[in-house]
Order: sequence, then structure tokens, then C-alpha cells
Amino acid sequence: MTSPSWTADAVEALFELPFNDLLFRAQQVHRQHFDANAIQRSSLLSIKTGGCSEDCGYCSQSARRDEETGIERGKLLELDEVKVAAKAAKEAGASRFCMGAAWRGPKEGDLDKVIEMVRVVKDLGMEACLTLGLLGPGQAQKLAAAGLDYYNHNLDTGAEFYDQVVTTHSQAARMDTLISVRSAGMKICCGGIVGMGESRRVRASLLSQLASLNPAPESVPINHLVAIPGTPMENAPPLDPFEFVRTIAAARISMPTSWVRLSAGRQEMSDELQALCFLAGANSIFYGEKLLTTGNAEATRDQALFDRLGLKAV
Ligand code: SAM
Ligand code: DTB
Ligand code: SF4
Repeated sequence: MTSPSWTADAVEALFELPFNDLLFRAQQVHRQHFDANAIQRSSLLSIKTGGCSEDCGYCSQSARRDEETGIERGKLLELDEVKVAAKAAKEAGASRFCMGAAWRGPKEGDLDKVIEMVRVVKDLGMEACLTLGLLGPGQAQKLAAAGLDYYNHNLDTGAEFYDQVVTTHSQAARMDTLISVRSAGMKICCGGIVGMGESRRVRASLLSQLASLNPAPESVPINHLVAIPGTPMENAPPLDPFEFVRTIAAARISMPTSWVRLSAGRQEMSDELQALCFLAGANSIFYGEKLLTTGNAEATRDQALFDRLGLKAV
């Protein structure tokens, strides 16, 4: 079977379909590759918060605006703190533990400490994921050798919109990190953010870039912008929730075998909107009370929603 080439035009044509037709197609694709009633759960921990050198316009952790966002600069967490959080995530039912750091990229000494954290997570029997920013020469191999399962590094938005969101690094540099992660043999978690004032074309172009990574990322987080006060995006125009669902459906159709994660922004979503996202092919969530600096839907609310929808955890 030849896989279709997901140009931005081809993805945009998906967005243009009548909503019911788009969801029907997404369901068909989803059911060919996954149990439509099973949802994977990952928990997140910020292992180093704030004080980041970069200027990503959606992010609360840039050093340039921490007075406005009120995020305190923290140090890299101690191993014991990570162990406690990872154990709690496992007990709550997460199958993957993701650790994020507010860095442009890791320094060698920090990378060695983070590798110890990966070992702790793996010893607990969970999958481990890291998101540390841009990787330098040899760093991806070191992480792979430590047994890291996934590296998260998002393209975040369509290439044509990227410089309106970030000026301190290019999207091409992020692509280089993705290539080194792949060459080192790790799985890629790569997605983006919608609701930043981008056009539908830009959303289609982001999905086209993701689907063309060849192979597509094993895990695709679709974040809804959390408009954080004090960031340049605090007043981003609201996105039609159906357009968010369309983005999930287009991701599912263009990346049939990837886990599509309904990521940031769930706390602000109704149960009905989340159910539509699951119907559109989302089959993974961030699970636990906190993302990195913002809140997440409560685990008890998630469990109640799973029960009402007859969803089971993977
Ligand atoms: N510093 C590393 C990097 O930029 O890759 C890792 C941490 S960074 C916070 C991870 C991802 O979180 C970003 O790529 C972005 O997709 C997402 N993110 C950050 N702030 C967000 C927000 N306010 N709303 C939605 N997603 C956000
Ligand atoms: C991803 O795509 N989303 C997560 C995770 N990967 C690291 C982060 C969401 C952050 C939301 C804003 C915050 O909590 O600061
Ligand atoms: Fe730094 Fe990552 Fe936030 Fe950008 S998204 S400012 S690189 S922590």
C-alpha cells in the first residue's frame, strides 16, 4: 500500500470537509489501527522550571518575561524528588513519565543528572520521555544508551508562522534535533500548538510537516494554547472548538498509526469537547493535576469521563 503524500494542500482539503464526513473518515482510520476505546496516559513533571533563554511567545518560562508571568526560576530537581513523583504517577495509572526542562538545550553536566532520572523511571517499569530542548552532538546517543523511550520536541506551528512565535531559534534547528533523535533509535514525540492566532493553512502546514517526517512521529501531542497572562499570547483570539476537533481529526487521518495526544488546554475544555476529540481519533492524554507550569484536568474528573464514555486505559 502506498501512503498518500500529505502536502499542506492535501491536509487543508481534509479541514475543508463537512464536519461529519471528516469525523467519519477519522473514525475509520482510527479503528483500522487502534482500539477506539483505549486511551494511553502520560504524566508530566517539570524537572527544571523557568529562566529559559528562549522567547517562545506562548511560554511562561522565558527569562524575558518571568516578572510578568510570575514564574520563579527553579534549579534542576533532585533525583529523590523525581522518584517520588514518578512513583505517584505510576500508582495513579500513568504508563509513561515525561520530564520537561526550560532550557534551550541541556549542558553536559545536567544531561548526566537527567540520565539518572531516566534510570529511576525505567526501574519503576514505566516508559520514559524527556523534553530538554535542542540536543547537541552526541547527546541523543547518550540518551538512547540510557534507555530513553521517547524524546519530545515539537515543531509547534507551521514553518511559515514560526518566526512570529519564536525568534531565538529556528524551526530548522528543531528539525535537526528530531533527525538526531531518530538516528539514535529513539521514538519521537512531536506535535504543536493551535489557537495562537494562526490560520487554518498554518495548521494544515504543521500537520503536513509532521506527517512528512517519514516515518511520522510515534506520538503527536496536539496542544491547545493555554493563554498565560504575561505572555505575548495572553490575548490570542479564541479558536472555534470545532476547528480544534478538525485539527485532531486531520492529524489522525494523516498519521494513522501515531498516538495522537489531546495535550495542553484540556482543563478549559468541556467533557463534551473532549469526547468529540476522542471520537476524532485522539487516543492519549496528559494525566495528573499539573502540566509544566499550568494546571491540568483533575485525575478524578478524567476517571469519571472515562467511565461515562466506556473508555479504558492502555
Ligand atoms: N524547552 C523545551 C522545548 O521548548 O522543547 C521543553 C519544554 S517546552 C515548555 C514543551 C512544549 O510545551 C512546547 O514545545 C509547547 O508545544 C508546549 N507549550 C508550552 N507552553 C504552552 C502553552 N502555553 N500552551 C500550550 N502548549 C504549550
Ligand atoms: C507537549 O507537547 N505539551 C506538554 C509537553 N509536551 C511537555 C507541555 C504543555 C505545557 C503547557 C503550559 C505549561 O504548563 O506551562
Ligand atoms: Fe524555553 Fe521551551 Fe518555553 Fe521555549 S517553550 S521558552 S525553549 S521552555
